[in-house]
Amino acid sequence: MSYTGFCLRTIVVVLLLVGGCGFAFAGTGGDAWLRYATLGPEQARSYGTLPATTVRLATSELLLSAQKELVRGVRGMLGRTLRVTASLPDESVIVIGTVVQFRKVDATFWPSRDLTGDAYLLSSTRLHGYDVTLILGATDRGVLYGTFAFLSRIARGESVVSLNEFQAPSASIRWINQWDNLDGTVERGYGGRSIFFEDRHVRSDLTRVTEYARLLASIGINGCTATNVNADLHVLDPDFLPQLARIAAAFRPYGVQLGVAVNVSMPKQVGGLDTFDPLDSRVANWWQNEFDEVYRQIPDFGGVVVKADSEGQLGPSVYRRSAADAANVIARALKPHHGVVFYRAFVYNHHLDWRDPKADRARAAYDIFHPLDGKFDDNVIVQIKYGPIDFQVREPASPLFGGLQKTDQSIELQITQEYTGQQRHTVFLVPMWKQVLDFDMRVNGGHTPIKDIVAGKSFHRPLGGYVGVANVGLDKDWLGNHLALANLYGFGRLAWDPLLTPEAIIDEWTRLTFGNDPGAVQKVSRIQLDSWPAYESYTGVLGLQTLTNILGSHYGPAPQSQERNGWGQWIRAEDEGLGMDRTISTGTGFVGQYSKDVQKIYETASNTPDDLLLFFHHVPYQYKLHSGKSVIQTIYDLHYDGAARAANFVCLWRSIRGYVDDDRYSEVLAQLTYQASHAIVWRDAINDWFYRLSGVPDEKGRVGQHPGRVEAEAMTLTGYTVIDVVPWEAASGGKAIVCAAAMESCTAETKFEGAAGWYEVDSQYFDQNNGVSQFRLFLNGQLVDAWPAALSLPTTEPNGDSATRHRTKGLALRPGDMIRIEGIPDSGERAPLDYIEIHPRQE
Ligand code: GCV
Repeated sequence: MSYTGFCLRTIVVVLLLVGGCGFAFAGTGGDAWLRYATLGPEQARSYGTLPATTVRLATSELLLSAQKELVRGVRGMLGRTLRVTASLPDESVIVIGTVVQFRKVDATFWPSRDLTGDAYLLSSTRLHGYDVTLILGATDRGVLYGTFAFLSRIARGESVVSLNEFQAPSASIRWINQWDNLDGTVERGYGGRSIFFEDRHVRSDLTRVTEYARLLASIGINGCTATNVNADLHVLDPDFLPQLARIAAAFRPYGVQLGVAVNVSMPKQVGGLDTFDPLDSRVANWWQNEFDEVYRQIPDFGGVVVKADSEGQLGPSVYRRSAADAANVIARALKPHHGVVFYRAFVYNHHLDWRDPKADRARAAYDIFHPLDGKFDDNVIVQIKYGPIDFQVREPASPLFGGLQKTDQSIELQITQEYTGQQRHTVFLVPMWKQVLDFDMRVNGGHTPIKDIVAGKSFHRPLGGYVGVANVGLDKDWLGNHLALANLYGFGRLAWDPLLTPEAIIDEWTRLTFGNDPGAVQKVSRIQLDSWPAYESYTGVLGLQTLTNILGSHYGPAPQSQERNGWGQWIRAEDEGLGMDRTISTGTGFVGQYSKDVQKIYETASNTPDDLLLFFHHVPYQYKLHSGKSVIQTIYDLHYDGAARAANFVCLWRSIRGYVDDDRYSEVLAQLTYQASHAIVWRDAINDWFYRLSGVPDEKGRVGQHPGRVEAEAMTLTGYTVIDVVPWEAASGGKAIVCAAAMESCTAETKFEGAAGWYEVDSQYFDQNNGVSQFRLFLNGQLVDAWPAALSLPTTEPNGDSATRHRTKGLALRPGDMIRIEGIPDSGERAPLDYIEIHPRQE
């Protein structure tokens, strides 16, 4: 039996070996998908006819980058150093330049299609009797993109003879937002500290910034705002601009334009005015002077992103002005310099009255921005999160995409996994983004998929496109998880070409990242493609969004945090039923914000797809889905299914050992193993919570029944005391034990009553970030295992964020054996223990 086969048969019982692994991985991930790993001899031979020489048709920073990249890539992959010549040699050659430049060499050349903007062409042709490979762009930036594409073909084992590839991006806006603070922290960043800032200064060493720009250029990204949308008021200060200019200089060789976030109140708060009213001419002058200076220092500055009247950020509502007024006053100051304003539609009231059945946060963006359609200047782009709430594991597409026909728009996607496992869970988001982009808003009864709307095609808009919140950090692998880089790669690829399938994107990424072995490519792709469905299954099914702690970390399970507060992420889970009624007929009326055709899908429960049912409708627990199964049984089943899928990722990954370097292999193994353990935490917490609320038992008898589980509070305790865990569903039975304050070590002991045999013992404990407790497991006084609680998880409390487990394998147990866990607390972490679970050995 293959290892994978074995794993698939035993996925319900998970191997959990998480002790000691953190998530600030070192390792070899820094080059991400630009590794240019040496190809095997056979593959390398197939590039035997590649010219030995390259010529660059002009001198510019971007063309120099392109040529440098070409030489670096070919040397890395094929072990050959291309000769760089200044003029066309009498031999076969790779030509790098723009179409205009090449036509000066060969006036008979006409590309088969018109190249504009960032488009490029890879073409094999003959010149002066020699074979020539052309990497041509409409602009220098297009040439750079073409060069990366050429090298990507080689890395993926594709042919580079008889080339005739034309590529043009789907949209002109392909930007990244970073949420970096000047103190060096990154809001919702899980890959380490800021690559840009430290201690309120731009870092002296910007090597990582240049490396980042190179990665971004390789996937066609042409702009990046470096500062948090919760904007720092001093970002345009005179002493800071020269520092920003250094970031712009680090981006420039790769064609990435710099932007920053500004706050609309800056004219008053730091600008010396007594107002920031956007209609006051002094305010307009202030912005004009600021940006005139910005462009003096950074002539290719791209523009700014604005978050206003949202989550505590001041906005135009202070003066009863509109979002258009606020956007336009800034846009007019940028206009002479060709800069743009991204004005975020993420504007909502987070003090909603949860008792009001008509209140609905989902309505906010459309209610506020739809009446302003046509009022924004032509260098304002309204930036819209893909769903009406906030980057949840599933939401319907924001109705605002169909609600703006005379306004430029961009879609905001979240690469950093704030609500989707924070990179401790592998969740490949491209399939989700793709569903949103393909969703047809059916505006005026026509075919208006979101990918066409944001590209400006549907309503003939000149600007528009894609913004991804990436939040990379200084960690070697940028995002804190090697597999998470597929999201950054996939964002760029989709922004370039939203017709690409998730399968094609992950195949590309996997080959570039881990090599071309077909078995390994297939298995890594399977993990990635199954990861969003798995995560959704254990964290937020049937349109419930993500049932995480929305009041704190946004990480572990805490479903009750959705309710009874002003944030409006309510799921209305009561004892008789659950779901938000957003219908026109009986609910909040949110459905009415969609076109008539889309309303027909969402207005009735029977037409609504099962996976969004509870986003739109309040139904009884026994409501039958299209699958024929009740809502409550589906909740139970999906949570078991999701946890089992996560367990299978560990098995799939193990099966590619030897195809991946040891560092990345073991780092990803640790990450997936932890994920599998946390998926069990999610499964039990959500199922227990709904069981208590609904009172409906699981038809399959699993929920609340845990064979082999011994609650820590039921063990014989020395030094440990019993506590109530908050929220209760994060711990089995709602309780855990913690080592009393005065104790240096504590023990919990139980007698084994089962049959003699080989067993595994799972110890479920809490790994807080305010100490590194040690655990030791004894069998009849013999030390059989020890591990530290050393993960980096986002809490100082025993709860759903910190719950995890450790497996001790291969124990020979006999009836009457004494199993004892010793916990040695450290600082605020009092060696908290939830339960142990004893399973017959699986192998
Ligand atoms: C930058 C969510 C996040 C915030 C973020 C906000 C936004 O609410 O939790 O951290 O703030 O979205 O997108 O502005």
